[in-house]
Amino acid sequence: MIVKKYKANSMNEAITRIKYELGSEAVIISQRKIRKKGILGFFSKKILEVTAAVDNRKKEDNMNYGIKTIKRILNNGIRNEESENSSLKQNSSMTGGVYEDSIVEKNNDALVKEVHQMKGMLDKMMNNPYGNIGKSELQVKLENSDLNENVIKKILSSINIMEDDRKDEEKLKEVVQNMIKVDSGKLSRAVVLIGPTGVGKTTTIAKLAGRMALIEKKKIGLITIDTYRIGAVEQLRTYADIMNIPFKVVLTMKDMEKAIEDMGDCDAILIDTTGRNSKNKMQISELRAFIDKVKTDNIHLVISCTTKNRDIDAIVSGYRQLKYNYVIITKLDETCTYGSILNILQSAKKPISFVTTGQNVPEDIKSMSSEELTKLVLGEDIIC
Ligand SMILES: Nc1nc2c(ncn2[C@@H]2O[C@H](COP(=O)(O)OP(=O)(O)OP(=O)(O)O)[C@@H](O)[C@H]2O)c(=O)[nH]1
Ligand SMILES: [Mg+2]
Repeated sequence: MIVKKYKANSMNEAITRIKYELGSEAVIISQRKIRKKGILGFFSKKILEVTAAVDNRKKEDNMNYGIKTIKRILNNGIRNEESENSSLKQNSSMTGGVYEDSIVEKNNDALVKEVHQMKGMLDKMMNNPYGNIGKSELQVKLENSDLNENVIKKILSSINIMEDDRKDEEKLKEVVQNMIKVDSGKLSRAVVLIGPTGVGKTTTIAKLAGRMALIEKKKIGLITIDTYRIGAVEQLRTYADIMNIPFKVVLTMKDMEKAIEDMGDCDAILIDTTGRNSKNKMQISELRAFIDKVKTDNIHLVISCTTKNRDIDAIVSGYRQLKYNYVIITKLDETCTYGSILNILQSAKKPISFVTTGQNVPEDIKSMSSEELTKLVLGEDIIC
């Protein structure tokens, strides 16, 4: 087992170095932000220290296997071609014709070219033990950020049709930034948060309420329709009590209309909903009936950035019938690659309103600019 520490300016830089030195089998054990040593380091920007490990035997085995296979193909290819050429040579010497000699020469040229190509491949493989033959540096970078295949294709084709002669890296930033739409919306009237179980809806409502009531000094009301989970009501009631803001539990659709009416003097009413499985159409329809009563176009789909790529589409489309207008992405502090932000936004085709970055109420919520989000997506920044 090889364990190695890397100091880098970004996670992407660290991953690229780790993959280059330790190979794709390497795993990241830990990461932390540190300052450079010495007095000057105290004033310097924090850098990232990433610890990675790899089972070295496995890596060598894979590499040796690959090299041996290519060498075998190379040798067999040469032998086959040689035997074909020797029969051709015999033919030509029998007939003594100029035409046959030129065929032999052409075949030799083709063979030499092919051997050169294969040698090139072999060299590449030896220099590139994680076997990304055929992939561009840009593609590897995007894959390292955990962007999904479709998003990567979209980015690369957008870069390909750009005709100016800027560096690919610059074009990449522009393309990604254009794909990220930010809009925090107007948090007025009724604001509804929907999303799968446990993504942080209630905590995010408490953060928004705290920010608006305590910092912006607005009059806020809280409503929950989450009477499904034991303790859900108490969770929000506790925040409402601490912040001294009105709070109502809604059980029926009629209650919903009444609760909104009663809070008519509030600048904003934040409505918490039950976490639902996006695959359960019944549950989603039930939720829709409540939300329709609210009559708002301030509906935010809350989704965690730790959601698996394959599940993102299912969640986004499962909730589509609730006609959400914005996306809130939570738990940015729980991951070290942020490609899922772009995967989610591309799938939802809605702007991002807020991100949340921890469990602390009310501070761990912010609206980030598309430049800041681009840096995260491309691995040039992290949230610790
Ligand atoms: N690390 C981290 N944890 C968070 C964040 N937001 C919420 N959590 C935690 O996630 C857990 C679930 O949060 P809730 O707010 O209860 O999630 P929910 O979506 O309301 O859950 P249900 O009502 O059960 O669907 C809690 O432990 C929160 O403290 C965040 O940004 N970062
Ligand atoms: Mg909740």
